[in-house]
Amino acid sequence: MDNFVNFSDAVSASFPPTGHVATAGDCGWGIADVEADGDLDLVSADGGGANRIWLNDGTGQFVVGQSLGNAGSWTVVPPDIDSDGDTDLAYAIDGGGNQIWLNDGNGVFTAGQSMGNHSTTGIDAFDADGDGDLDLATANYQQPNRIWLNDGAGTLTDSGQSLGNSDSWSVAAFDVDADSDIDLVAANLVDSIRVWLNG
Ligand SMILES: [Ca+2]
Ligand SMILES: [Ca+2]
Ligand SMILES: [Ca+2]
Ligand SMILES: [Ca+2]
Repeated sequence: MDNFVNFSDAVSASFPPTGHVATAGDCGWGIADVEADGDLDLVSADGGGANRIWLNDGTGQFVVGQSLGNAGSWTVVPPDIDSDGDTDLAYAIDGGGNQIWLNDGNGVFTAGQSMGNHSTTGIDAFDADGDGDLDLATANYQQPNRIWLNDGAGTLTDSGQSLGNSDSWSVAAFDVDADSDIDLVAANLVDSIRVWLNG
């Protein structure tokens, strides 16, 4: 059992309430320093309304910021899609194209590419092809999961590869087999969790 790390609740940690952020309908959250001021901000993925940016004042208090898009978002990840050094956003959207939002460097986002037209509930960013830019994997419901390859400037192209068709709900990218490339794990509604090794 050398490979297991045990988590314990014996360590006392207290998190006093500091107020609410967002409203009902949020399905997922991203964490990133969107305006590069040194503190971590929050980005919501909202199933029932517009996604929102919540800016940290540096003390853990959040002020609502920009509104991004419409309802139907399930998950958001904050990769630097256009490789310009700031944090962009990639949304998994059910029933429409997955949406990129590009950061101007000050935390103001502009709608970028809309990718595909799948029932996507999960998304993760990773360098699938090892060329130094961040690509995307999407977990799709009732459709195969997909890989979207980045040209380095933030334009993504469907790789054409289909990864299973097991009603996936989420996907996580990491080096499963420790061979230095990034693999995928998909959580599936009607099948076992599936590992996809990068070949
Ligand atoms: Ca910040
Ligand atoms: Ca960027
Ligand atoms: Ca890449
Ligand atoms: Ca690997």
